[in-house]
Amino acid sequence: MKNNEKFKGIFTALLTPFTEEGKVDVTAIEQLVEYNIRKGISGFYVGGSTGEVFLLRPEERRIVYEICAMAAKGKCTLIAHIGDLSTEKAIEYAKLCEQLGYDAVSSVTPFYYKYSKEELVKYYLDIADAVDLPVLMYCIPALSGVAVGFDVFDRLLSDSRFLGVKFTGNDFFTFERLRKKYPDKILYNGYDEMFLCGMAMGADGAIGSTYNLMAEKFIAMRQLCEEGKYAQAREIQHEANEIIADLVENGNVNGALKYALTDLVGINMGICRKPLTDMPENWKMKFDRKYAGKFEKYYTCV
Ligand code: MN9
Repeated sequence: MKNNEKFKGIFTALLTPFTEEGKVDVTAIEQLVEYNIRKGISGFYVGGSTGEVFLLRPEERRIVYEICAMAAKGKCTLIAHIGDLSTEKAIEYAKLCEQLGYDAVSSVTPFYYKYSKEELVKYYLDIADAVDLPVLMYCIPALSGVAVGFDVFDRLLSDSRFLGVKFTGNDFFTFERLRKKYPDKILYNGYDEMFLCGMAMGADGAIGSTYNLMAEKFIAMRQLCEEGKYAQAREIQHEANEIIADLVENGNVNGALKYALTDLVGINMGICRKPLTDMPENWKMKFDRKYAGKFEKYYTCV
């Protein structure tokens, strides 16, 4: 896989907005896509943890993939998270996203049952066999409970069909070892609050939830890193982390982002699917007081 340039940069892990009736809100997806494209992101990661993917019905998942493809195709790079509990379902979504014109598919490590390394590797190989798109591993041990060993990375990354890894963890030693061994693969930083750590260890870009709200900060930071201006980039990381600390305070970062986008940006995101809960009133009040007027409005963003 030679032409990897389109996979470099800042990728927004798209949230899934819901209407008051609890349906996927097509208009809000379109607005959120536009808001992020106008800010200059490189692409979207669709249907991941941030998109509440495992709380969606299969037909809702399809709608999300379709709407995003229609809204963003040709304007930026699209990666679909197609992971599911069974290989069969993951392949079904992968095929759909291939038809829809996505540039790559990605899957979280299979979870719930404790799989052997062989089973884990086979899950990914089966996906790679089923579609003609590059496959991105998604490692997020804090949520999946699966920490992938170097031998598994080796088995998959030595295969040309594998694009790289979305690495949501804080083991930057492993991240650096991957960078050194696989200079041509795409490595994405996962935790937005540690963006600079990933950049320092050679990340090609990053995929994150808080970019829905403040992509411009990460685009600017990445630019500064490219120019070697790490001290300046750190000033922006400090700014971003002040906000992220508030967003993660209650545990449900998706809910916090939805509130911020609805209330302060003007895109109606609705609330999260149960069992995720809405943000407490005192959090909302505190957030409003601190950040009113601080985020670019949807209607004025150019
Ligand atoms: O993978 C995201 N992870 C999850 C990326 O949502 C589980 C991150 O963007 C975090 O939401 C973010 C806040 O901790 O860094």
